[in-house]
Amino acid sequence: MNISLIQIIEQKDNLLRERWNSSVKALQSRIDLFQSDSAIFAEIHQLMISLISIVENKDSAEQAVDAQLKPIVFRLRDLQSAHQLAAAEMVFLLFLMRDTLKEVMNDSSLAGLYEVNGRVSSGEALKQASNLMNRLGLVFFENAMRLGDEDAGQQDVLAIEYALLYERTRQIAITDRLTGLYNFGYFLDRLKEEKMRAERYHRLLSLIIFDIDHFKKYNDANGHPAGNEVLKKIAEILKAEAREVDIVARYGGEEMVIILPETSRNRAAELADRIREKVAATAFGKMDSQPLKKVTLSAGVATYPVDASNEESLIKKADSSLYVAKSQGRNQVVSFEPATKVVVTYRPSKPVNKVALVGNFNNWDKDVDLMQHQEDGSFRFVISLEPGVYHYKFVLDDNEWVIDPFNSQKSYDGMGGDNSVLKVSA
Ligand code: GH3
Ligand code: MG
Ligand code: MG
Repeated sequence: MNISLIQIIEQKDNLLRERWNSSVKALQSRIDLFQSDSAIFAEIHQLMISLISIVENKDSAEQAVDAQLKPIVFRLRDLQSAHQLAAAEMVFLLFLMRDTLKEVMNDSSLAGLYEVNGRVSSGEALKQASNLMNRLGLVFFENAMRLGDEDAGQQDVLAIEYALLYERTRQIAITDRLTGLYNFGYFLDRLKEEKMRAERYHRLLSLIIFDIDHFKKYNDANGHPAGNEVLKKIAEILKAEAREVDIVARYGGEEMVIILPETSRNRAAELADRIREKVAATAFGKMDSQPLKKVTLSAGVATYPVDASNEESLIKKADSSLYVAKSQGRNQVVSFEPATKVVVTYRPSKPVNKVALVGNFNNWDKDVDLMQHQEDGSFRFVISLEPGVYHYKFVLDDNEWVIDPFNSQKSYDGMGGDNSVLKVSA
């Protein structure tokens, strides 16, 4: 009588379960080992640092592999033999490292702050390092399946060389050739990602669009190559002024954008204006063609979620603000202002000198929206917001955070206290 494989497995169900349970138990005891052996973490930490600095290193791919990747692979091999780790456990460790890097990347308080050799590494470097770690894991996995002998080390190096080349190619694919900024495609991807992060963590996300004023005149008078030099120099100014976590990209011909995570509309406008001033004060040469005898920028600013509820409309709102800046005479920054105005009033139960309105509409920044002291002793603030749900508090004299005593709707603030809820309808 013929009996199918499935029938055999069904009959051996108990055996299968037993085997499975003992495998899980074995893995568990190894995880306990990872946890109790601080030497493993020290080694892993060192590897992560090395990987990030490889990604940050601007040397050619071959040099980087020779100088830095081979030692990493050999160190991984040493780690494997020193702790008698099975191939599967190495893969497990590498993927664990990959996910740890991802966590660091997604943790908005850490992104951009992870110190590497005294330098501050960017979120992009972390992402690439995490991708490399993923590939390292896959390489170890493949080699464990295929070889399982001393040839493995050499194979790893080869495969990693390809992995690094891949990361480099990707870097080229997301970079604008002329300015060295990120290109439009990467800008769109990142804006989408950052919007999702802002949504998840109840944070703000600002966008600035810059456009050079009367740039056609400059090109017509001085030629396209001279215009290109202006574009490059302006890109440098944008990069120098933006923070490490900001994403600076070329949006189109002579339009550039900055994505600013965790930044309010006012803070973004401050940065935009600083850049505008810097550019206006820069000697580009051949500026006689320009109406003001200098190269100037106009900029539009918009912020998620206070001005727009998704990334497409965020671009539209920043763009329409830019249009206003142009029509008002150029060489200026205009922030979007939603039509819906909300009046917030607060009457403190004791005398205070100043009250700031903070919330997820200004990134809880007490130095941005100071409320106006009224003659009757109350404080008042008018704020423009897109329809949506916002959370807020008052800060009394810079140091005491209180919720609105006249608002019964509360939300948990994630730090052991409450926020007041502000519902804005259209
Ligand atoms: P406005 O103040 O209204 O922005 O005037 P404008 O002349 O800058 O605006 P418009 O959009 O009409 O023209 C943009 C010009 O930018 C067209 C082109 O001459 C120039 N431009 C766009 N891309 C490039 C580029 O890659 N290199 C150079 N040199 N010039 C470019
Ligand atoms: Mg333009
Ligand atoms: Mg222009």
